[in-house]
Amino acid sequence: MLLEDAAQRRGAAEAVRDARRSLTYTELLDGSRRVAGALVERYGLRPGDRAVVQFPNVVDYVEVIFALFDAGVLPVFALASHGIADITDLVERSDAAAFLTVADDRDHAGALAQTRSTTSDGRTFHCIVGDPDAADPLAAHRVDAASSTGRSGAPSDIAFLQLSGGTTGAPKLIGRTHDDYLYSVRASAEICGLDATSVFGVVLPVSHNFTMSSPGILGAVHAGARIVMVDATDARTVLDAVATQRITHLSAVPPLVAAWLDSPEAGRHDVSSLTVLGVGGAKLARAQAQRVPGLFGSATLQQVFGMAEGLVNYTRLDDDPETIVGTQGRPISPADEVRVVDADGQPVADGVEGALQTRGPYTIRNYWGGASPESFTEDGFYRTGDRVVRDERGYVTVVGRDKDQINRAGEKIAPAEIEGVLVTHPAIRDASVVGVPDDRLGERSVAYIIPAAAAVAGGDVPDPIAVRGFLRESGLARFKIPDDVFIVDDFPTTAVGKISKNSQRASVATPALDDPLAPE
Ligand code: OOB
Repeated sequence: MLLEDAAQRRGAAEAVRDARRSLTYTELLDGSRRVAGALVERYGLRPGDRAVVQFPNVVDYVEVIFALFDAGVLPVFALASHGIADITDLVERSDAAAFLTVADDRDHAGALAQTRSTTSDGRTFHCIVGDPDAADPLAAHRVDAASSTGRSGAPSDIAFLQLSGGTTGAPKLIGRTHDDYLYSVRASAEICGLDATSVFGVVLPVSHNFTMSSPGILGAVHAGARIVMVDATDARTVLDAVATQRITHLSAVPPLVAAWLDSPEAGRHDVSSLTVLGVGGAKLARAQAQRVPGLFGSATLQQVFGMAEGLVNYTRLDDDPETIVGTQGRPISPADEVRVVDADGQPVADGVEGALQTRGPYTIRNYWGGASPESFTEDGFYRTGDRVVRDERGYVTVVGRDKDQINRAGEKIAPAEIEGVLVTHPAIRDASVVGVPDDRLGERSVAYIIPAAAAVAGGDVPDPIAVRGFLRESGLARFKIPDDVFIVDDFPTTAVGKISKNSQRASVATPALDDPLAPE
């Protein structure tokens, strides 16, 4: 319905483009229906089947997901950077009937075909592979007739399986229904100010929940806006795309924003078209938030605190500057219930830090297949694992993840607090603080620092002693000063580009032998 409606209103308008091709709304609707026909007639996919999809940021992805929706088949949203082990795991856990992708050197389809030929009930498992070099990459997977298969199902049916963002273990599968998701998409499009004149730039991995729905590709289709796929995340490519495509809305994770702010490309492109920069997925430090206008001029920063399980919070475009730099926004819906609780599960007062639990119109009540029941309370609230402070207006400020809190000899440290101070140092581009096991302290704190490009060029990268001195001078409590400081070129990241604190913890636990800064 979403795409049909947009095609009726905006048929001749451009819907989506990548570096190689573009489609109008009518072409996108027809193209996706011709793929849907092939999914049903040629590959025998049935309503309720699962199909793992893995695409880079390309037009074909949009055609494929609307084809799957039309056929009532549930896409399982793998990310482009997932390896064959991740893909195999997703295929098996969702008992997928198909894998859809576009050919690349990794040849995941070829590897999968070796290990899986049927679904658990003995039907053929299909790998459906687009040809990236063809004018129409999906040409081999279309029927002629561009009519709907009529199988899209009821609004309350599960529409797709999204992956949980958890950085521990394999992602859980999250079943979202058409109506719950579209409710959040429609509201997001409005809150983010998308309309038919908007141009939505896709820089983050295309199938992540942020890119899909906050306001995302689906918000853009709802608004009849234009989607521009950007195939790299470096400052030059992104800023150039903003300038040449007149992008109005862009979504990013904080490490990307930090890199763009620090790039010599900043200030070299005409980014006057940009009206909203949505930043979320992880905590944006205040000092970085304050620098956004320097990069994007008159664009409004919008903090987005969301989760694939449901709840999404936004700062509003007309919020005062302090709310925009200092909070992660408030929920989309007045019907979202947000509960902040102490260690005993008792609600705390506004202004007091606690664990965030939530229930609401578009938040799941259980994972697909019933995995991880401990993630939900008896009265149906989702335990987000996030520690927050809520103010009397209902705005939340994220303090950190439960699991990231450092317990140093009994003293509790919120890494985001230390990171927030570190990035106020002019020679520091980005910072990440983690806790690692320590015989004496229980846990000790370790700071990783990426120096600013100018500091590297000028030869004045701060050394660990200077960094610790800076933190002391800024008035931080002694126990909060990191025990170790490592200066690095880059951070390990998750598939969507968040800093992977798990990898950082692991690399301290097993330091490289030739690392001169490695702890003894
Ligand atoms: C988004 O979704 P997921 O499922 O990959 O990750 C959710 C988790 C949250 O529970 C929280 O720990 C963290 O990511 N997070 C933030 C944040 N936004 C997400 N932590 C601090 N500040 C923020 N602004 O990441 C996601 C889904 C929809 C929209 C935006 C992000």
